[in-house]
Amino acid sequence: MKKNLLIATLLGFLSAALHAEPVKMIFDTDMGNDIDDAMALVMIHNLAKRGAVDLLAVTSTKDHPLSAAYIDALNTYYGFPDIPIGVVRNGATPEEGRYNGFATKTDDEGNLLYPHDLKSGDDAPEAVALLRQTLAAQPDHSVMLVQVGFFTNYSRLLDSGPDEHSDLDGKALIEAKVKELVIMAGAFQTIRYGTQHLEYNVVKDIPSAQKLAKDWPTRVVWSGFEIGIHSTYPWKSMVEDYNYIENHLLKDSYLAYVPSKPHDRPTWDLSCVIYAIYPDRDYFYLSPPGAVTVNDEGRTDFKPAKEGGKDVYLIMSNDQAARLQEAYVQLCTQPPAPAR
Ligand SMILES: [Ca+2]
Ligand SMILES: [Ca+2]
Repeated sequence: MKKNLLIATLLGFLSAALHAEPVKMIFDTDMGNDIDDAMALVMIHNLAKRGAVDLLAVTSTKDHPLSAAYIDALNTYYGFPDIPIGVVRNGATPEEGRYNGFATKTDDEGNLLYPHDLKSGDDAPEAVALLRQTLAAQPDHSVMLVQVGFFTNYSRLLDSGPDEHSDLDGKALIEAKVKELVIMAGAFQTIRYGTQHLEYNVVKDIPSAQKLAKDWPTRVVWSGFEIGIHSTYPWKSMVEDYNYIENHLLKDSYLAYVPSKPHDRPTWDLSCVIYAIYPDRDYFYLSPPGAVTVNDEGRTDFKPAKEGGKDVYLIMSNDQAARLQEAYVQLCTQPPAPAR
């Protein structure tokens, strides 16, 4: 009897050790500027349903009111209608994105085609306040931050002062609560024979990128432009795999964003989601540690450092790219609602 009890206890410990806690995540996006932001958020939701990730909040660095409304529509579509959403004020790219309008699209009877309750970013809290509130409520060193848009929100978080949620200033709060920051930005290998690639997420807000690269207090994992152009999403999957429902928000958005001739489109932001949730599954290699700097034109430079450093960047082989593409397809195509 005693022996059985011992075995049961040991099995209990073992199963607890094998059952990983969900990754606590905040997703910072420029939702609307490219379609991979939407695909990345869909992957997070589908992984959240199986307990791999707990999405604490979503913040947008795209300063159009329908960016946040679209995020809420997508969250709601995938069964997460109440995830807090914060928005940048006086941020970059104030124009409406090509697929943000699905947030307001109605059916023949005038009802929202993709129902949700946040109708405008104007009704959402400012991003830094929400980030501070969210981080302050979490255990120390527990939150994975993912940034797949501009550096505006996290750079302003660094600059923030104590408030009603925490006595710590921004940098101290990040140091206390954040586990790691995973970023899609920059370029760390030659791009189309050039070594001067000025990456979009950096150039839209260079001062914020410079500040974050210089002052961020935790490890930063950079997914450079070169990763995204080598991890494409198959066009065939987009037109064939989402037809299990008449109006599919992700497929509708994708086709609105990519009206040009069919092609397997690069996807940048998805890499950060996979790395943040499955850092030890060999989807990528990591560079040696070092330091990333951002120059005044927006070029990112990485210098390895013998004594270590807070920055590393992702490296991907052809075999890893193939594995990644299959993971993207299976995670994006999972139906929004559980099968009945
Ligand atoms: Ca909502
Ligand atoms: Ca993006």
